Amino acid sequence: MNVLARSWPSVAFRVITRRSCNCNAARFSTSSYIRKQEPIQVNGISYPRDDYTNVTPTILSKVARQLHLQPSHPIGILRSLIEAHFATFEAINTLSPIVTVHQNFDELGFAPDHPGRSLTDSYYLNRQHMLRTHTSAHEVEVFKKGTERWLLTADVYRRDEIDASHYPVFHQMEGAHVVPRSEALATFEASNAILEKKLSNANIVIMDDTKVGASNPYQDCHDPLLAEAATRNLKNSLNSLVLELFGGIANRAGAGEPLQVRWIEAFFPFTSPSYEVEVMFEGKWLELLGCGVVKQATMDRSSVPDKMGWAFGLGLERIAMVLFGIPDIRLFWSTDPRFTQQFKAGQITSFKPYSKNPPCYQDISFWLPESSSGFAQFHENDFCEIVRDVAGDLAEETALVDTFVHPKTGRKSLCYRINYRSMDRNVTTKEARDYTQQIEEAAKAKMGLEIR
Ligand code: FA5
Ligand code: MG
Repeated sequence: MNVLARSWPSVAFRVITRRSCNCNAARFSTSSYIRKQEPIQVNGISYPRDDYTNVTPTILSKVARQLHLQPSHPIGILRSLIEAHFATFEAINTLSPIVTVHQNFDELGFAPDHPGRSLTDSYYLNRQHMLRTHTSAHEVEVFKKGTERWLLTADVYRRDEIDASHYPVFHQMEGAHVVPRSEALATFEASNAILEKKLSNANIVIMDDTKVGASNPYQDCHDPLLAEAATRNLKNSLNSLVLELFGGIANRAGAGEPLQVRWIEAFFPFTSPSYEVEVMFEGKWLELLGCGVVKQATMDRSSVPDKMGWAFGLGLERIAMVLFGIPDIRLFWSTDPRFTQQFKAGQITSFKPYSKNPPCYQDISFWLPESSSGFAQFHENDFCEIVRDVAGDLAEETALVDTFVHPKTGRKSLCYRINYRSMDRNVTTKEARDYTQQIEEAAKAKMGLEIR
């Protein structure tokens, strides 16, 4: 499996070996997906297609679902819980997922060749408009309105591989607290005093070996005393959120075992210093969020140059899977009443599996196109997109199981195993075979793969 294709480990740490958007990527993934030339309509607005268009009808069909606004859906329940925790923060929940490329990347200081911009990683309506890949895309517009404490929850879209914890649509919550600089030290230290008292009495172990230094500095424009207070307030605020969300579970599972939280240095183009937070759950570290002190450039672009403070972005599915015991990310999208009726507003309850339908495997082997064929270089995300378009949520996992290089010709062949399984019913072998055939046809036509 191509490890580079696994999610977005962090918007900035991703290894830069993927095609960037200014190369031949455009030739493949765009017009070949949606051939019709009519503009794309979303929420009553029309977006003309161009050589960047790579959104698919399957993806666009998710825009209307708004899981985070459903009060008794796990994503909606979790949103409300976090909003209640940050009670003085303004909740913003209905911004359109379509943003400009400028908002999603440029405004936040992403380099022109950042791999997240590529057509294999992001969904574009056209060269100007895209489906947001993170809620940070709205930072400037919210700060511009003068809002100082806010939580923004929304659906975000990333092209990705297929397995139990990756889905091309998920939900993030962005939170921020900024203050006029003249009041910042007093505001953050007052909050720190309350939070530090609460945390010192809690059954929580916070591991934090992070250092501020050349690789993760305070910003030159900030008085180090103030930057330290803001950074500590960010850490106290998020540790207290993690305690609220996971404290109960840790105690339930481990008879008084302390909750373990770990802080790691990170890099985001729009914060400094920057961190990621992980929580120990069932013996593994689970990444919950990215965060940091907002860069002055963002404050300047938002026309509030005299303010400073912090921001975070957390993934709601990851947290909901743990809190509700939901084993597969596709379940969040199920409309089966056996799923939807299990949950109640305001309550965290354990998911009760209602069906154990067996998986049905099919293998697809193909030769990669030769470089002279006119097709772009093979990318796993392009293949996964075809699988999703044909089989929808029945595609549980797509995994590379074999690679072969012909000893004489040097041609390369790959074998992918597609695992079909429904959350709600049995998938027949005939149905799986039909899907596989359709995937093969589409892969031939759109990617130039030669089926073996
Ligand atoms: C970001 O998206 C940054 N915008 C976060 C941020 C906000 C940093 C504000 C600084 C200030 P990242 O790509 O790491 O960072 O994603 C943030 C969180 O979203 C992750 O920690 C994870 O919880 C969740 N997440 C990321 N990718 C996926 C995925 N494929 N499936 C489910 N959740 C995901
Ligand atoms: Mg990350």
